[in-house]
Order: sequence, then structure tokens, then C-alpha cells
Amino acid sequence: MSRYSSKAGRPLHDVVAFRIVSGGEQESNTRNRLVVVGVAWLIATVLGWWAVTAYDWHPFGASREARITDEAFDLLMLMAVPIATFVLVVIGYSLLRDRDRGQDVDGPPIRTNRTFVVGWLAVTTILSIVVIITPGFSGLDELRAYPEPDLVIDVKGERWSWEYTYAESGVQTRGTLMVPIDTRIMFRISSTDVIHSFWIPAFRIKMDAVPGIITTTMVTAEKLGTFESADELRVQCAELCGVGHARMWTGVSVVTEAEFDAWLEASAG
Ligand SMILES: [Cu+2]
Repeated sequence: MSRYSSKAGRPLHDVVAFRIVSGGEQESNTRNRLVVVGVAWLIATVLGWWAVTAYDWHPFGASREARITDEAFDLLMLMAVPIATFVLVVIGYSLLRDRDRGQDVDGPPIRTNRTFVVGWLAVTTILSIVVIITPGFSGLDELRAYPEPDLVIDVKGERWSWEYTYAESGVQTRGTLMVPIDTRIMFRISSTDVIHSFWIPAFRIKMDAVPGIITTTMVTAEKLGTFESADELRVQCAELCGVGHARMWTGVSVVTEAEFDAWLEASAG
């Protein structure tokens, strides 16, 4: 006889359940609970959607890639809200409704609810597949849509600075990264010592800089600006690479094509 059984040998929960209810009462009780949870879920979801759409959560974005990435983020947030509110409402409701009211016994055991398990598996599987397709594959496709660069910049990371070489002109700088607006730019990234990561928050691009190999990433800047106007406009190492890691950054300036050409000419001089 287990310690969960009463003296008569019947399972304890049969004898002292929280409430002894008839089948019909049990059913309407369950229905009421589902209605309460359903309504609370709906309200929480609408409030959640309002919260994620009413406010612009994104840091400053200045590129085509930032737009695509932020749109994907927004879509995922909208999809995540009903799931988060469902979990929170069920937990909250259970905590309030079924809290310990001083009974010194366990409640009735929870048995597998086949409908719920099958439904949960089906819904989460479908949601996962949808997310893999969009924004997953479709977003990556969009990011890779224009593979032909107008401008190539070689980026070299080393402890603890960045060096930029404009491939065509040979102009080199360890200062601000100058890029022209509305130009397809390819960065060819490498490192001389350890693994670094080339990250421009305003462009939403980040790529490892690995010694011995060249990695690439592409971007089209869509907004003019400098580090002084928005501190997301900077190159920041995003891979812990030693004591100087946090100082391994430079500003980024997005300028007009004319300004860029003038700068390039002056620097080549
Ligand atoms: Cu680094």
C-alpha cells in the first residue's frame, strides 16, 4: 500500500479530492474554467499586441538589412505574444484558482489529456515550420537578393583595432569607416590574431573575423548619419578578444556619394 492510499486501500484522491463533484458538475466546471482562461488569454493577447506595436522598440537602423531584420523581429514578436500570454494566463489562473487552501493532502493527480497533447504538438509544430519558412528562408533570401557589390571594403581586425582598405582605390584607414549611401557594399573580413566579430548595430550586420579565412557580409546604407548623431553607427567588436575588446570600435559615417568620392580622393592624395 503506497503512502498515497487511504486505510481502505482506495487511492487517497478518490476519498479526499478537493471537491466531490458529479460528472455533470465536473463538466460544467471545466467549461467555466476554459471560458475564463480563454477570455483572459484574449484580453492579454490584445494588450500584448498593442504593447509591441504602439512603441518602436528598435535601436536606430540605417540600412536595407536593418529594415528586413526589424520586420522579421516585429513578425516574431506578434507571433510570440499569444504563446507567451497563453502560458502566463494558465500559470496565473492556476496559481489563483487552485492555490493551497490549507488542505493537508495532495490534489487529484493530473492524467494525460490526449486532445490537449495532440493539439499542443500540432500547433507548435505548425508554428515552428511557419517560422522556418517566414521570416527564416524568405528573410535570408531577401538579405542575399543583391550579391553584386558596387564597393568592396576589406576589413582586418587585430587586437585591438579595425583597419579598413577600400579595395579599388587602396585607401586605408584605422579611423571612421566612411560609406556612401544607397551603394551595395561588400565587406571582406579577416583577422590577424584571434577571432573578432565585425558588428555595426545600425546596419544589423555582424560577421566573425577569423584568422586565415575571409568572411563576407553585404549592406546597403539607407540613411545619412555619423556616430555623433547615433551611437548605433559604429563598428564594434562583438567577440570577447582580450583586455582591449570594449575599446575595439570605430565610428561609421554614412555620406552622400559626392562626399564619399571627395573623401576618397583627399585620402588617396
Ligand atoms: Cu575583437
